[in-house]
Amino acid sequence: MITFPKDFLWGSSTSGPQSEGRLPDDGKGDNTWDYWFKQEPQKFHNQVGPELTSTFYEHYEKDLDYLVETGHTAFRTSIQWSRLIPDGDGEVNDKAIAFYRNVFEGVKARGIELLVNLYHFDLPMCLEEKGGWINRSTVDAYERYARICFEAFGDIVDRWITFNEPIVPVECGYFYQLHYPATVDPKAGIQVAFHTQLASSLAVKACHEVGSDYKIGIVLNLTPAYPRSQHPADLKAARIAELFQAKSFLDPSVKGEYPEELVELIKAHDLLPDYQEDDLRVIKENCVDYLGVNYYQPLRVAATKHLANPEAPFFPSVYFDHYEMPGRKMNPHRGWEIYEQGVYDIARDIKENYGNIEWILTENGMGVEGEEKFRENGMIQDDYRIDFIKDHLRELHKAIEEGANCKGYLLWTFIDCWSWLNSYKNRYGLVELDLKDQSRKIKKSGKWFKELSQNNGF
Ligand code: BGP
Repeated sequence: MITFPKDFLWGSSTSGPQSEGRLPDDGKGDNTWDYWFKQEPQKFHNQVGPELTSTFYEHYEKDLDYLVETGHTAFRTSIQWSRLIPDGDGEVNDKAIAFYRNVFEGVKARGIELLVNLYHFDLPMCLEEKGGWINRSTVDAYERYARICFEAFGDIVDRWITFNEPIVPVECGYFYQLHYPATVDPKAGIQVAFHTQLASSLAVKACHEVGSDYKIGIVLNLTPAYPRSQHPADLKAARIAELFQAKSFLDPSVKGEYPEELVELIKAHDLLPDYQEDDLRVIKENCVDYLGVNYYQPLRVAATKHLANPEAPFFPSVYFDHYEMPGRKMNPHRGWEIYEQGVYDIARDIKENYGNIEWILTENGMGVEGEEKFRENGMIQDDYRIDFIKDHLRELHKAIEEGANCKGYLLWTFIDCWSWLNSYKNRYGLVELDLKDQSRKIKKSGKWFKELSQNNGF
């Protein structure tokens, strides 16, 4: 039996844009996803857009009961900025205040610890129209929005989160064309990254001003970059990949400053962002209280095979090639590598290089396409998910035994939810969602998760 420390948190994460859905009179404004879906629905899997999702806005009371039924002692969701302030920077939507208050009270009434994220890839469209995160005024609008949230819900939220995986909108929006504005513009991408970090640090400051005992962190998708070999060129590739992928937000958020090597690289490409001298002080003085870590798959890299085309736009990957390790273990239903030891390695890195700051594993999980084929006697028999969770928990447990300061495990996710361009392709939930009639059914993993939580281990 593997037993976790007393008061270890067991639960799951979701986000507003991926679960709430919309009603015609709910007062929500468009975010970039709403807009993009209207413009280019063909980009979304099966043309399922963000307006439908799993209708948490209407069914939250019942859904919160599923948290209890699946053993949650912690739950993480996000406020949709475009629901709370439809145009991003103007009037507050009273219906949104009432909705989130009801949800949060419902979570707390069930004895569940509440983690609330302010931003899960969902910029209000009105702000995107003015340049989005490239424009410094978005930082000011975000700070105002964050302060409104702390004042409205600070009495009831246990842990705040400034951003979820902030590197993802940078990579996907300005390099790989997978998030709106879907451009290739490295200069803009780096400016967006800097403004996002500044906004996060300003939110930390505002949070502590509103409530000196409030706790606030950032959620990062951390994976060590594993080199193909110990050859110096592979090691260099891994070091640089990690600088861009992980340390670009980890270091300023936890240590208050950017790694010098990263700054030098960006300078060498003449891509330093615009900033004001005081910004660096704001970042220095407002580090997070704790970290959220999302981990799904490792990043494996090798030295590049080819020299970069000097005329092509800059990509961080001019310094590394992605590498498929022969014999890697795969999740065949999602196409991602499974490498449980990544959890242990992240824990060790945080312990050794980031002052062993308190952290929570805020996302880990197994997406499965075509999951209905695993239904037997009316229930999805997702033993693969149970094994996946157990295997990761073994590594986490080992790290905790060796002193890692991890306080909880949150699965992605509790009810199958909508996912960006993938819509409902990959199912992750402890609870199955039938998109046709919006009915919910607990999967085998949901029943098992309750036992896991009750036993505080397995
Ligand atoms: C994470 C995001 C989540 C969720 C998850 C699964 O990176 O924070 O929002 O989408 O990935 O992704 P997918 O559905 O593409 O497998």
